[in-house]
Amino acid sequence: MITIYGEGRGFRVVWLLEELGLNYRLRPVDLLKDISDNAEFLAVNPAGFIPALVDGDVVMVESVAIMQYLMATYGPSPLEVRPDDEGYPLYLQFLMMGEAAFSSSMFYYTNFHRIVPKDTRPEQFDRFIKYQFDSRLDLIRRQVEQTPYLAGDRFTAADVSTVYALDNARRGAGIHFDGAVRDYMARCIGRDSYRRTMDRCLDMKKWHEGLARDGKLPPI
Ligand SMILES: N[C@@H](CCC(=O)N[C@@H](CS)C(=O)NCC(=O)O)C(=O)O
Repeated sequence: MITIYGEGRGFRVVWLLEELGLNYRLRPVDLLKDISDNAEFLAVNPAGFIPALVDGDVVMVESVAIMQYLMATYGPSPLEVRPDDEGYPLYLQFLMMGEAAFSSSMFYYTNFHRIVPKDTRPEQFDRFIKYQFDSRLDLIRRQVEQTPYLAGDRFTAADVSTVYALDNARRGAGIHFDGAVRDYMARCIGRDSYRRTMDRCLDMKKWHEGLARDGKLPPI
């Protein structure tokens, strides 16, 4: 049985598993609490970050690497774009960019805002993160103005990786999306697999619904 530890970027992995129709267990890991007594999780990832995967003898961290492992092991799947497909370079680029440019910058941005009081925050930090996010978002906008999904005509793992990050920026930093990007997001999060993922990821669901209830969730 495949076991995933932790939500956060684990949402990406769960979404992919839902798309692939595989059975799995999701074990919650609450990073806001002291995890030093969570022996089960620390035996899997002694570094203590999430998500992590256990599949038989295989133990892995890094959400996008886990996605690639799952598709390579349990595929073939239309979620993956093969090197001989013309959409491959875009697929690979956006699969990585979802984590490298979007999740990383937003993770530091939102946590920095949560932890550091406004009057002691260097303004340049906010400007730089916003610039980095917006410049990469512009590449997404240009792409989805041409094709319905990032690698072309069909939904792939590159969309799972990227939309998880954009959706999180909507929740964590109140970012509004408009035009072609908003339509693209609506197409992706309108999928049944996204709804099932939300139903499995209870912490994410609680956060999402709480923001919506308080009128703090920018609409899609
Ligand atoms: N690049 C990694 C990032 C992992 C990561 O930073 N996860 C966050 C939660 S989503 C975390 O565990 N942070 C606590 C820590 O880094 O110790 C991935 O995509 O899995």
